[in-house]
Amino acid sequence: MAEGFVAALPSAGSTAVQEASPAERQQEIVMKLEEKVALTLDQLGIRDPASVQRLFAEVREALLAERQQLVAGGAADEADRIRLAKALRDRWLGRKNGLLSFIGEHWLKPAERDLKPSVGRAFNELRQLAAELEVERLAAQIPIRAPHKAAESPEAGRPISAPAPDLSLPGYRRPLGSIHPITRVQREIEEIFLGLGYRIETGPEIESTYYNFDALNIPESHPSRDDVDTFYLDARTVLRTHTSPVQIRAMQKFGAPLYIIIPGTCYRRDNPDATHSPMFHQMEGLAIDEDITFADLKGTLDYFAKRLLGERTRTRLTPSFFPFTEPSGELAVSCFLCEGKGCRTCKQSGWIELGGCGMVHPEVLRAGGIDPDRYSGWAFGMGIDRFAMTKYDIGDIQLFFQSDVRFLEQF
Ligand code: FA5
Repeated sequence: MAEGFVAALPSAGSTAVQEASPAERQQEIVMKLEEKVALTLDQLGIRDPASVQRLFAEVREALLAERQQLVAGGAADEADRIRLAKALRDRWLGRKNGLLSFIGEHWLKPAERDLKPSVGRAFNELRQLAAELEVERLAAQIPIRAPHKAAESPEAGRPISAPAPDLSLPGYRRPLGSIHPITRVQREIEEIFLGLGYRIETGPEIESTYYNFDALNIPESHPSRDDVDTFYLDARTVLRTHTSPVQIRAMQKFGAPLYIIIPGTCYRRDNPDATHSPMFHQMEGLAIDEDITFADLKGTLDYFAKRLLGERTRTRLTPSFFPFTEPSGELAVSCFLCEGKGCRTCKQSGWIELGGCGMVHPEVLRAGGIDPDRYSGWAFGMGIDRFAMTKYDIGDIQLFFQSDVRFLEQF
């Protein structure tokens, strides 16, 4: 197993650290680093991209630490500065025996095919960092120590000519993160609807029971209002259980005609398991205009599904019930992997369920201040997390929220 270069040192509290002089400790890092670059990744037990990342992060840290140590140590005179800077440059970039050439030879070249892209990327990052070990610039950063005869003075050993920082030096590169899979799917959906002229609307996650339930025609007796299912902050305030309350807020704000999508976080008192999370994400869609019919709903969702999953995708609507739509349906799309034949991704059904939809109930239009005799509309609400699970073949919804870099860096 490749334990880190730094981790290979005795731990901070150990006697070994207390007894070793800085030079000995440095030597220990050097030894470790040199031992490792003499082995292949396979010999080091590095067999997946996350371990490659960690290994290279440690090498970069070692490089930065050595550079920092060099500058902190100062130099006796101008010639010493150049000598020290050259030694560090050669140690890392020397053509034959430089650490980078060993890493290229032993880690990159023989890397397994599926590891090669991540090793190549990490190696390039390291090369960029090491390129900063340019002798003259590095030397200019090393302060010259006071001459030895001043040893009795309390200032002894302090650098006397700390050079002004070289503002032309490139900054340290920090590795970039990646886009969270939920955000990625959310943006894909947004792009499709923005292209159709919809706009993005958002609303509060802490919501009144009026907007979350009453205005959506959800009666007092409805089971979803129970505190077994909903997080109540007080009798009239909840963490919103869906993105639908923003339908009402947007109708009140903009009136009709209205074409919006509403991405957002929702909360329900669902016990966490592979497909349930108490916090999850929905994408709501709402179109209100004169003469909107069920055909518009079907046509738009069909177009959306084809853009999201490919031209051959088919849509299926089955009857359902939501108090805020009438008629209501469940939207499913043919499986993008097996195209409806049945596979593991669609649990052999050939279909993937996306969420609920329907024609906006007249009571809901009224609550939004829109005349149901003049306007009609359709709405849908889909679970982004569940769709992302299907799309990326992820077996457990909890993985999205555990902030494990090994999982997230795959996207
Ligand atoms: C609704 O929330 C309706 N507001 C959707 C709607 C909007 C219907 C507009 C008609 C018109 P439902 O309770 O079925 O519907 O939830 C929609 C989706 O949210 C589900 O299909 C599922 O993908 C997702 N979802 C619900 N609860 C959870 C949970 N605990 N964890 C992860 N995803 C969830």
